[in-house]
Amino acid sequence: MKETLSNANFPRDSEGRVYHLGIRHGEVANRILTVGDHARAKAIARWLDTEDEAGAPVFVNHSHRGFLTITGRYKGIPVTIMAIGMGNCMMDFFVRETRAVTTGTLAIIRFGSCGSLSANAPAGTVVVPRGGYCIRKNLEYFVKEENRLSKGPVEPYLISGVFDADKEISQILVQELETAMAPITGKHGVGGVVANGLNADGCSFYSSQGRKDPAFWDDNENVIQQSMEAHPDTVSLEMETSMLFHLAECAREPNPIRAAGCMQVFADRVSNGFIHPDTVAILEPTVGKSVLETLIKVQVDNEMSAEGTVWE
Ligand code: R1P
Repeated sequence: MKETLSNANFPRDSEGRVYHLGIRHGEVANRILTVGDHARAKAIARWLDTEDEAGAPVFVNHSHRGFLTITGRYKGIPVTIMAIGMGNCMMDFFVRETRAVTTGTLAIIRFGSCGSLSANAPAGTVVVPRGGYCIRKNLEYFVKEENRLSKGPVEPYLISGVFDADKEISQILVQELETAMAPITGKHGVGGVVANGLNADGCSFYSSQGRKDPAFWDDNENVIQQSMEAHPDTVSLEMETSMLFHLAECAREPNPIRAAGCMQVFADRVSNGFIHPDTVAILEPTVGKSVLETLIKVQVDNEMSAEGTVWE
């Protein structure tokens, strides 16, 4: 750690940068596309308006904790593309620290990859969930009997209820995706858009997503079946989108967060199929552009003015 920080409750450096994202007010826009993978963020950033002859966006920052922030304009409107890595924890850092350096409504769309639990969503399709829930390994179950706090029986996995996606953003997103994907659907392994189902976030890629790992005690033979019984319209399984919906629902006035998501199906857990890299090469730029188109069409209340920002 090189910087001098203040406020142990919400650490910032002397110039107001939040500790893990490494950004301050004026460096991130109200309209945000978030991904896991840095390469995906950089590829989508090629759609941004060019600011100089080299085609560079307005602002790029790599934080010491693995967050990549790219801020610029798309068709004249300020947008940020942020790569956050993987898991609920990174989504929590991203949403809270972004909220801390912005004002007004935030419109956030995650564009990720996922596994599919539905025969209707084979590899190469794009899922737009109406909501999401979380599957958590219940650590208490795995505590040695004599060390447990719980007196009664405990389940190995906890499955939450549903956190809703923003309806208006999701509707626009589906329209944009259907229009943009129409010319490529059915070709090169690209499927259609599957909307209105549910996403499940696992707290692990392995245990809570029902993968068998003989090297560890997971007791996860029934976790997928248990999830499908609780939420029969589950389509996708990944690690961030339901957390985004949850945090958006927890955001307090006067600064709401509106959130939606879309995921390319990389792994089909029903038929054990996998997406081909050539399909990703076609699908990813199309979906990325559709998300940017959606973001600039969304109503954002109290959007920050350009004064004092990197997009001024
Ligand atoms: C696992 O390989 C990662 O891929 C999925 C999962 O949610 C998890 O983060 O999403 P991204 O492709 O957006 O990282």
